[in-house]
Amino acid sequence: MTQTARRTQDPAPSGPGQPLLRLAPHLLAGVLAAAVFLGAADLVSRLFGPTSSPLIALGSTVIELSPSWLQDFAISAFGSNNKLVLYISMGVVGAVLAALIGVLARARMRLALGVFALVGVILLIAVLRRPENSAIDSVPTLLGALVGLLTLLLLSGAATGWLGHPGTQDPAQHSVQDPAQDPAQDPAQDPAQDPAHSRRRFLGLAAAGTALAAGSIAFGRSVNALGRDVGAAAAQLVLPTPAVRAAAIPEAASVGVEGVPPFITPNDEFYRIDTALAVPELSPEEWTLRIHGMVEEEVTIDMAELLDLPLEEHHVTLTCVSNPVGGDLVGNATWLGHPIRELLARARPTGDADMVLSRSIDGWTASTPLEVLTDEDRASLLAVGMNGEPLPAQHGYPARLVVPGLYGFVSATKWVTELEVTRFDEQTAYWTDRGWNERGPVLVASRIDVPRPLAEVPGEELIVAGTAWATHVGVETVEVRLDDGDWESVELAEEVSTDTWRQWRHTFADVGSGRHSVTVRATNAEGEAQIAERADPIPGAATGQHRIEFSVS
Ligand SMILES: Nc1nc2c(c(=O)[nH]1)N[C@H]1C(S)=C(S)[C@@H](COP(=O)(O)O)O[C@H]1N2
Ligand SMILES: [Mo]
Repeated sequence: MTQTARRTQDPAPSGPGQPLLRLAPHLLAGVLAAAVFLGAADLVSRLFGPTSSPLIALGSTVIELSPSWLQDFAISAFGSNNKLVLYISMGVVGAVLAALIGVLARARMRLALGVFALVGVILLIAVLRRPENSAIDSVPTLLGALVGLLTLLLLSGAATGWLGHPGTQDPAQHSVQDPAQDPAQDPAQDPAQDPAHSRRRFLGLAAAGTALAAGSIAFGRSVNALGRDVGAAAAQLVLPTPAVRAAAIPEAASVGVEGVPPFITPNDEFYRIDTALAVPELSPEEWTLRIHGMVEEEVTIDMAELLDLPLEEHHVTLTCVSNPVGGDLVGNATWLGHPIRELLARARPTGDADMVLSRSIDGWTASTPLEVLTDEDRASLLAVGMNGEPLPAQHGYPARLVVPGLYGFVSATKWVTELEVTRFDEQTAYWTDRGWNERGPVLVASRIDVPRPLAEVPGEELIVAGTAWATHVGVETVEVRLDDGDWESVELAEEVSTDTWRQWRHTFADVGSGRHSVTVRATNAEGEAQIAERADPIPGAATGQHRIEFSVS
């Protein structure tokens, strides 16, 4: 059929004449119905806990089920922002799906309602699969689905009333032509069929739907923030005075170059990596840690007992195995906690155990060598404090593990509630199930912080500075080279502990103008040099030397 033929057969409707414009109200009806669903459910979820929100549950399920290369990519490429990227991707996919349901509703309302309800059931399954949730947590999704379905029904109905059913002529056309011709369509006889009335009705409903969706999400989120503040204030987790204080940090621990991150990373600047879309809300009153498995005596302690034990303070640098060369998934804090070895000693692991599987309230797990946790010379902590404050919610409030010398994925369980003493050949953990190494010792690494990549700097006294770490082993030397020149040893800041990173600086005199590069490498206290060969983080951390380019003016 030619274009002209079709046009003559299918008279162009009036009103929003373009086919796409005529579809727009239906697309909008679908998108708004979905937004009302998720917004209302998200608001109601405040009464039940963050993981009862279908949005959060779906996101968590997507994270859990996505292939590990995608998770690795998201963490390497977006670092601490990877969740925002997930939300945006989910929003785009969700909006397209919802718009399609809206279009379907134009021709087949019942089918569209059925598909919408099916999506609701899928979300309900996602909610019920979360380890933190129970049957009662289905309430937000059920209520949300109900108002969502109602929104779809009303809005789609109004859109059809305004623009007509597909295949039929536009009701607007009848009224413009001659209402008397078809008494059934006469607006004087049936105001509900009046297209102007339907248009107003559609626009009114659409505005109400938008307000409801946006309002409930905004209100829900603010209640959430308030709730958390109140929770933290009410909990009043007062940290006791440490029985063992961390060494004072000498001024010489910093090289004093602007642009190098401070020796102690402030809590709100500390990198954050975890699979938890909604930060678990776990009050100190409900928190307990259960030590079980291959032990002679099962031990459970609560927060009051933990705070009564002698607590130790240690400076420990924490880093993520996914950190790319030169990346910022590393931070250094003063942690306050009780040695895990003491708690394990109470439980008395049996002789053939070689691993501790720690589990968080949201079901995440890490496998840590038992010998690392029982090591007398290592400050492996069940931590409650970070830089003089209770742990921030994002960093594991009210309790987490911190183990010097191991990457976070095999040791640093946040919101920890369980230590299962077991064997490497019997159990696996979240990331080791996804192809990462079973053992995760931190590799010696170094980074250039100054100058910034592609900076323009003066050449007479070119200052290069940065950070290096080889946690629990210690950094022995750091060397830099300009372009392809000789390696030169840098000035290292004072070592506070082998468990912390070290700042370094170097000055190059009279660097000629133009483009240059600088490369860094470190060697640990056991004489092991940083691996020069470039490799991706999986399975045991990225390797390669950090090199940046800059120009001298
Ligand atoms: N419950 C829980 N704990 C977790 C994780 C997680 O996904 N869930 N991620 C681990 C990883 S991979 C790292 S690198 C550290 C990061 O700790 P931070 O977010 O406090 O910097 O936490 C670890 N603890
Ligand atoms: Mo990590």
